[in-house]
This record gives sequence, C-alpha cells and structure tokens, in this order.
Amino acid sequence: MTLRVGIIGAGPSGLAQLRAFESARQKGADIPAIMCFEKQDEWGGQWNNSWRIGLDAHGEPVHSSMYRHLWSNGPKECLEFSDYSFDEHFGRPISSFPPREVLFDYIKGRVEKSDVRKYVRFNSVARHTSYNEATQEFTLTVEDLKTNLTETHVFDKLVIATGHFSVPSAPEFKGIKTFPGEVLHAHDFRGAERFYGKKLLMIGSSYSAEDIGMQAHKMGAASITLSYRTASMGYDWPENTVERPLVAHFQGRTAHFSDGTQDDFDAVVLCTGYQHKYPYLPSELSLKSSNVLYPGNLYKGVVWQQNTNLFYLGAQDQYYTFNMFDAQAWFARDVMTGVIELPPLAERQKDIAAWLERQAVLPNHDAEADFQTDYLRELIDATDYPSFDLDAVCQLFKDWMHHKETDILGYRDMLHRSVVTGTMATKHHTRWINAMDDSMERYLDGQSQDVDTGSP
Ligand code: FAD
Ligand code: NA0
Repeated sequence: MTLRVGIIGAGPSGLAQLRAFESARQKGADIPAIMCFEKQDEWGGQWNNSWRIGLDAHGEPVHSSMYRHLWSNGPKECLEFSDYSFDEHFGRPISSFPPREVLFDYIKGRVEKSDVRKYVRFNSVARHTSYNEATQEFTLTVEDLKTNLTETHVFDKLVIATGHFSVPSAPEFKGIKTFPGEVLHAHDFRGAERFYGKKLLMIGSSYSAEDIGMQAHKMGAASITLSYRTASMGYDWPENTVERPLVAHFQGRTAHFSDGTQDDFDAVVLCTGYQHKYPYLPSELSLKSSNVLYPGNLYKGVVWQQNTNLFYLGAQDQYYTFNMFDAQAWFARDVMTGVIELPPLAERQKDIAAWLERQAVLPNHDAEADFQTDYLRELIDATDYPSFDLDAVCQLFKDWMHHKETDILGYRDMLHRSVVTGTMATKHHTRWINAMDDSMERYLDGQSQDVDTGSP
C-alpha cells in the first residue's frame, strides 16, 4: 500500500516537507500519498501575518507574531534555499535585509513553481491525534473551519510543522494587573506607531525586545527601557534607550527594578518568548522544551525518539531558518521512505546526548552559530539536498552579530554575498532607520526615503 504522510502546518517547515517530496518525484521516485493541513487560508506561516490579535475570523488563535515594518533580522544570504536562489526569484540582486512581504514572496515563489498546492487543505485545523501501536497508524482529526465539519484521516507518518513562536509565554509581575497603561505580549504587537512620544518598557532581552524596542525608537517613542532577567544585550543603544535588570514589581505606572532604580512608563511589552504547544497531540507525542538549539527527544533534531513515525520540523531555536527546515525535511523524507535507516534507540539516544552535552557548554553566540552549522552539515551530508558552503554562511552569521554590536540601527544596511549564487547584495535605496514603507512595491521600485545625503 502507498505510504500515507500527514503534514500539519504549511509554514516554511511544512512547505519544505512538500518540496522535499516534490524534489524526489522530479528525480523519478515514487512518492507517498501526502496531505498537508493548514489552519489559515494561505500558506507561509509566520510570514503570512495578520492585523488581528487574539482570535482570527474563525475564532482560532491568531498564529503569526509578525508585525508591520518587520524587516529580516538576519541576512537573507543565511536563509537562502540552495535549490531556489534570490536571483532566480527576483531576477536581480536585492539588499541583504528585505522586509517581511519580500521574504514572504520568495517563500511562495518556490512552492508555486513546484506545483505542491494541491496537497494543502487550507482552513483546516488539526484537532486531535491518536496512535495505534498495533497497526502503527496515526488517526488525525481535522476541522474544516469553513464548514465546521470534522474529518478523520489515517497516516503512517506524521510531520509536525506548526512552529513554536506563536503561543506567548507571559509571566506574572507583582502589580502589573493595576498598571494603568497598555500591557501586551510581543505576539500581539502589530506596529510601533502608537508608541510615538511614549515611555516604553520591554521585558526580555532577546530578538523581540531588541527589534520591537528599535521599532519604537524608529517611530518616535520618547524612551525605551529594556529589562533583562539573565543578561543585558549590551548593544550600543540610541540615547533614549537603556537596559535595566528585571522588574521586581509595579506600583501604578512605576516599575521598580531589582537594582533599586525605578521609572514611570506608558506601556509595557512582554518580550518573554513563546511556548512549545501542540494541543492536537497526546502528551506522549508532544514535545516539551524551552527555546533551545537542540531540544531533547528528537533524533537529529527531527525524529521523535519513542515513535519514529513522528517527525518535528523547525522545533529548534533558529540561527538558520528556511535552509535548515529544508535539510530537516529532506532527512525526514528519507527516513520515512527507508532511504535512511535509523540506528537503534540506544544509539540514537547516545547521539542526542552528545549534542545536548555540547549545547550545555556553548560559551557565546559565535559558538551557537558553529553548533547549528555542524548540525545542519550532518543533515545535509545525509541526503541529496543541494549542498552549499556552510562555513561561509556561518561566517555571515558571525559578521552579522558583529555588525549588530557595532551599529544596532545600521546593521540592516550592510551587504552580504550569496553563497548559493555568488551575487553581492545591492544597497537598498533607503537606510533602515528612514524606511517608513515596508511594502514590496516600495522596496523593489520605490523612491528613496532618505532625507539626508550624508554618510550613515
Ligand atoms: P510557522 O511559520 O510558525 O508556521 C506554522 C504553520 O502551522 C502556520 O501556518 C500555522 O497557521 C499552522 N498551524 C498551527 N497550528 C495548526 C493546527 N493545529 N492545524 C493546522 N495548521 C496549524 N526567521 C527568519 O529567518 N528571519 C526573520 O527575520 C524572522 N523574523 C521573525 C519574527 C518573528 C516575530 C517571529 C515570531 C519569527 C521570526 N522568524 C524569522 C522565525 C520564523 O519562525 C521562521 O522563519 C519560520 O516562519 C518558521 O517556520 P515554521 O513553518 O516552522 O513555523
Ligand atoms: P523572542 O525574543 O520572542 O524571539 C523569538 C526572552 O524572554 C529571553 O530574553 C528570556 O530571558 C526572556 N524571558 C523569558 N521568561 C522571562 C521571565 N519570566 N522574566 C523575564 N524575562 C523572561 O524569544 P526568545 O525565546 O528568543 O527570548 C525570550 C523568535 O522570534 C526568534 O526566533 C527571533 O528570531 C524571532 N524574531 C525575529 C524578529 C525579526 O526578525 C523580531 C522578533 C522576533 P532569559 O533570562 O531566559 O535570557 C525582526
């Protein structure tokens, strides 16, 4: 009987899985019967953003945490698909840090070319999964959000590709309940215009805090305070931005920090990360992890240890994104189809343990980039995913992190070279700090918004 593969989620990871099978089909392989379920009415995952907060039109939790004026936070050269270059998609060089809509277009371009849309059921939310040990089959219950009808589907292999930056992790702070201004989690942040002239407090010290903070600066916030739990980010912030240790409590609109300092604020944004949540999975199949580069219990970061018919894509914290999801999807495909034979459980456990040991002592961001590069190398070496110069990409990550240290408002104006095509990025017509229109139209063909002619 033909192998039956179910994929939950049509974001970059789920699309990578579709593309992996399509690539095998184009090379003459027989491919499984595939069904992919996507709760939104379009593919692209986080990149398919929404103006809504809370619940969507069907009463489902809004998935995307992206917002207006979101520009890529890493060089596009670090995420380029090795089988579909930016040059191929745009037909000309572009800058290294495009806005969301441009990257969304790029993701869509590859899958539209691949004729894989036929596998995707949109407006279809995974509700429940069970696994029958005897038959080794998954039974997946899916609801069609347009008709509210549920259907069950039986699969031999199941791929979890629903992402893990959607369900907020929102800690309690004493006194926050009576804070008189706006309090929101980064997931519900949709744009910084409304923070013009406001005093803003961000809690957290990672990408969301940094980027939403600098968005607010760009949009004219009066001040930005970044409150950290473990370590400050330590960038050379603009004058109106400071870092403070964690908030101890709020009293009215005053935040009291653990170093004894205090300040008044108009709004608080919790940039305190996200939870791994898989409400459609039984607990024994559901990954429990914090946001780390190597979650335990997944062989090669992909195959569920206790049930090797179950696969997770994109479950890691991410330096690499699109190309890593590809490498994982190619690996998962080859395990599913028997091209790759899995070692026994104990050997897989040893492999996981070795990665976890290395992860536990990673000293800095450079070492983290090395770690994920080595991880990717192993995956790519195991399959026919078109290889690329991983050491060069790793160096791009390190250069990027160094640029952020040098100029947190200017790193997005830097240019990087593609390792896929060798093409050097072109300078964007507007410096990031002046770019107030993030549409693809303006990005590709618009006028500069730089008002000054001086050097950056
Ligand atoms: P997602 O993109 O989250 O896609 C998961 C999909 O699963 C969604 O389409 C969702 O609707 C669907 N889904 C969820 N639950 C169900 C269900 N029960 N049934 C059916 N479908 C379901 N990466 C970068 O490379 N560069 C960036 O600049 C960048 N910026 C980011 C900014 C923000 C604010 C966030 C949150 C993330 C950012 N990322 C960035 C990382 C981003 O998560 C990845 O690029 C990528 O989107 C992850 O792909 P994914 O498919 O694993 O998950
Ligand atoms: P993210 O920044 O939303 O990025 C997700 C942060 O929350 C850590 O600093 C952590 O501190 C802090 N935190 C957690 N619990 C806390 C608590 N109880 N009190 C105080 N602080 C707490 O989340 P994380 O997980 O990186 O950090 C959590 C993803 O979104 C990333 O992949 C990023 O790439 C993406 N993103 C991209 C962009 C752009 O591209 C913008 C935003 C987000 P600690 O103490 O654990 O260090 C533009």
